[in-house]
Order: sequence, then structure tokens, then C-alpha cells
Amino acid sequence: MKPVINEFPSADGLWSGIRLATDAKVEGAIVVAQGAIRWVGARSALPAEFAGLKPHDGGGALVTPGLVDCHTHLVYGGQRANEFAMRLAGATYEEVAKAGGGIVSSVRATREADEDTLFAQAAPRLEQLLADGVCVIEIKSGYGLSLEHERKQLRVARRLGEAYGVTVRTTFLGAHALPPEYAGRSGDYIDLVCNEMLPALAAEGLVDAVDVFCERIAFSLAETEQVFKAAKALGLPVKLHAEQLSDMGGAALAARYGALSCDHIEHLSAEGIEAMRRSGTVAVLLPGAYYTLRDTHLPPIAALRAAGVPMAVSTDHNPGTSPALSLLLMVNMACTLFRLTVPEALDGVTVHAARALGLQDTHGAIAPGMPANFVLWNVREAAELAYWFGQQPVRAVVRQGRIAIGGNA
Ligand code: DI6
Ligand code: FE
Repeated sequence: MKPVINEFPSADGLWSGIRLATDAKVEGAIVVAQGAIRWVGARSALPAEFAGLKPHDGGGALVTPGLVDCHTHLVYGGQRANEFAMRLAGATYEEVAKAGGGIVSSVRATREADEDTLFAQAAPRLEQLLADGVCVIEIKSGYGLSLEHERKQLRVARRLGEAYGVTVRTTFLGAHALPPEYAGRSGDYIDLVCNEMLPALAAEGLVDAVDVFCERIAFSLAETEQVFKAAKALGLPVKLHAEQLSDMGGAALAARYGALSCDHIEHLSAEGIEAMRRSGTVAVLLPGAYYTLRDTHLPPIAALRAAGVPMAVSTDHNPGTSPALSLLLMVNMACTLFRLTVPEALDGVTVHAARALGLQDTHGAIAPGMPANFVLWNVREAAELAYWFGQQPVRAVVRQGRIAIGGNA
């Protein structure tokens, strides 16, 4: 596929006729130079030196930073609508997994697909997310579960980033599920993950962070720690699928390893929260999985808020528990299901989501020196981004310094 990014016009120039979500009452202005934010503020305070730059008229749009989807499993073969039907008939996620469905069925389909097929299947999903204003996306492996097939997934993730001009952070999730050929030999598989797969993929530049599914139906606390040690030895940051279905003590362990984020955390304990607070670990909330699994055990939002733990919100896009393709819908759900305030939910898909990827210095905000990533929305006030659902309010998207959507703005 030819890179679509080459067709995007430059966003360099003076953006006016916009209202910054941080101060929506007055006209704002953004100066983009060589793809980066040069200046941002009230139009009335614009330094004279920028007044003559190429104009871009926002038509009164509200502007936020480009959205950051900090937890996805976007690259996989096939789909699992059949399991949706099984769950509707009463089966639990754990029962589906034990019956040979679940993650392992996506592993089969992913192993059968070649790189181009995986790319062709993931690309339209990525396009949906991008249409919602996403400018940064994390993509995990974890449906290959062998060196060859994990490599294939991560290479596709990198190719998607290059083709679409979107910042992709790759996360190695080799410890997602036990592959069938290792049944009953979990220790051997974790040795393979730590001693062969991770070092090889890291050496190929395919790994930005390392994740583990720490859960009764996946990997134990001790196995999780073994993977974290291997990651640390390679200088790679860690994150964790923690306390989604039960309290395994994973969050406290991850915090000890300075984890960027602990994700899901429906069953997070008070000790886990305190450990995350101390280590500055981001809590990533995934309302799409909560909703799909018809979960009723809410993550401890009030306690996280009281502790000052930054909360991010993400799609967790995956074929099993969250086939979600709209980050804005997750914003709505984070408010409706988890009772986040609108500013919390919007911070959750911008500044805190960037932090969950270690990108807080370059993404998740509109600030001088950062690459230009921002979204123009056809709404009057920021609360509308959480209030409507199923809407498509994007007017224009500036991504990596180019006008990726709404090119005549
Ligand atoms: N937690 C999840 O919600 C997904 N992975 C994980 O570790 C589910 C992945 C799947 O069912 O395919
Ligand atoms: Fe996940």
C-alpha cells in the first residue's frame, strides 16, 4: 500500500478562527512551523511576527490536542463475533477461553495470516480510530506467541505508523496467553519469552515497552516478575494488564518496576493504588472491555482520584473483549459508566494517555516545541465531546504537522 501520509498537506502557518478547549471563550491561535507548534495562545496576544504566515481558518471550531489511544491490540487475524454470541447465551469470558476460544483462537488466525494480510485487516480499523482524532496509538503484540509471529505483528504495527503518519508505540505482549504447543509448560514458555523472543525483537527495534497479562487465566505474579526483569535488563519500560478479573497484586509489582501504566484495574486494591501513586504509574481505564464483558465490578475511581493517580482512558481495541473503534465513545463511557468528570475523561485521552506511553514531553498537549498534533471539532463546548455518542464531530486533524483530515482548512 502506498503511504497515505504523502498526500497530506503541510499544516505550517497560522491557525485562527479557533477556540482552544482550555480557554474556549476567546478566539485562539496556533502557529505551526516545520511541523511543530511554534506558538499557542489567545489570538489577541499573537506576536506580530506571526501575523503574516499562511492562514488556516478554523471556522470557529473547538481545538484539543490530538487524541492518544494508549492501549490497543489492533493487529490480529480474523474476528470473534461467535464468542459474542456465546457470551450472550450465558458463557463467561473465562469459560469461552477454557473452551478453546478466546485469545488462542485469535492466535490461530494471526499465525495463518501473512504480514500483508494483517496489514490489510488492521488498516481500516486504524482509519476508524484516526477519524475520531487519534494522533498517537499504542499497538501490542500478543496474538503470535512465537518469535516469528510476534515479529510479524510488531512489524505490521510499525508499517501502519509509517503509512498513515501516526505515532505508533509498540508493546511486546508475548506473555498474553499460553500457546497451545506449550500446554502445561508455562515456565518453559516464559523462559522463551524472556530469553529469546524479547531480546531478539528488542534488537530489531520492534519493542517500545513490555506488557504481561497477569491473571488467573494467563500468567502468575512470579511469571510476570520474570518478564519484567528481562525487560529491565534490556532497558525497556514495562506496563501491565493488572487486576482485570481478580486482585493478583500485579499493580504493586508493576509499580516496583516503575511501570508506565497499570491497565484495566477493576479489582485494584488500596495497596495497589498507594504503590502506583508512589511510582507515578498511570491508571489506564478501559470501559469498552468492562462494557463488553458486562462487568459490574467498577475500578476504584474515587480512590484513584483521591490519591492523585493520573487516569487515562483507552479503547483496549481487541477482538475478544473490546471491539471498539471509537476513542470518543470510550470518553462517553468513562463518564457514564465510571463517573469520570468530562475534564478527567478528556485528560484521559490526551495528557495522561501520553504519560502512559512515556510520551508526556512530546504528545498529549499543544505546547511550543511539540510536534503539531491537534484536532478541530465541530462543537461549541468540550463537554459535547463526552456527551454525544456515535457522533463524528471531527472537522480537521493536524497529525505530525500535516493536515491529515479536512485538508482545505
Ligand atoms: N485483556 C483483555 O481484555 C484482552 N487481553 C487482555 O490481556 C483480551 C484479548 C482477547 O480476548 O483477545
Ligand atoms: Fe488489553
